[in-house]
Amino acid sequence: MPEFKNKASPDTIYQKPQTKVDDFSFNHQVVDVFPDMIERSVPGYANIIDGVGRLAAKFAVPNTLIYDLGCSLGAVSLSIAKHNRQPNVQIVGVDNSSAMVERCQRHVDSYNYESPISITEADIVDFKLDKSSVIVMNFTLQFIKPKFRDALMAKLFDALVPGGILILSEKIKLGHAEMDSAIIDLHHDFKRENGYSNLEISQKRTALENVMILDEYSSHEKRLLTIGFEAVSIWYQQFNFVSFFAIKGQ
Ligand code: GEK
Repeated sequence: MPEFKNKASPDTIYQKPQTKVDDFSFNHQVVDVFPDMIERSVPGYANIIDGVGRLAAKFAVPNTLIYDLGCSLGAVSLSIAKHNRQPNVQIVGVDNSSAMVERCQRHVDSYNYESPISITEADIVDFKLDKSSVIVMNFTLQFIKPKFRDALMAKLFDALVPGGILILSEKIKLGHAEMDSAIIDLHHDFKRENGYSNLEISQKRTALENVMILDEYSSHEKRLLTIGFEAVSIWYQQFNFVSFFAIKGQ
């Protein structure tokens, strides 16, 4: 299970009807319920967190950094720290929500893994990266404005050492109306089974409409190969939630 000590409060943000649903933002209200929100909303979340840690451990190289970009409360950073067996690997979590960063730092400090984890408040679009062996963006790229995505991915490629990997998890569009509609229904069933009402599902959808812009998997793959990654592969998928990784050639 993801490393969330002190089980968070239940997510009730969209339970009551709202006259105007504001754009979703990672503010204090969201931070308070975040572990509950993400576990009940993202199919396979716990498996992905664990798998990312295990995958990172296979590619971690001594004297490099491992980045967790859009780290929220540090679930990926903690999973990487738990699985890492290489010496002198420093994990760096980055998030531009001050509410998240404040809570995340306290949260990761309450663990005692050998690899140090530092948390930084910054916008990853203009954040400078140092030499790294693994970079993870777990459900973060979908919140970056599409016009910045190519340059951001190229910057991550440049920061990786040869043989390094980029792990991306994203909610995707399938690119076919009927298939998309079917898979979205399955996701909504998943949310209902996790206790969300139709009103909560539809208000959250409205809140995310302008904020979370999805690409098709083929666009992600094409972008990464065009930038220079040697190969890209999916390692986990449930419904329209996919985790994939790209390797930089030696
Ligand atoms: C997890 N990875 O638990 N710069 C930095 N951070 C950003 C930016 C940006 N430009 N835009 C959004 N974020 C986490 C889950 S959540 C996904 C990631 C979700 C941050 C934002 O503040 C939030 O914390 C995170 O990206 C996305 O595995 O809630 O669906």
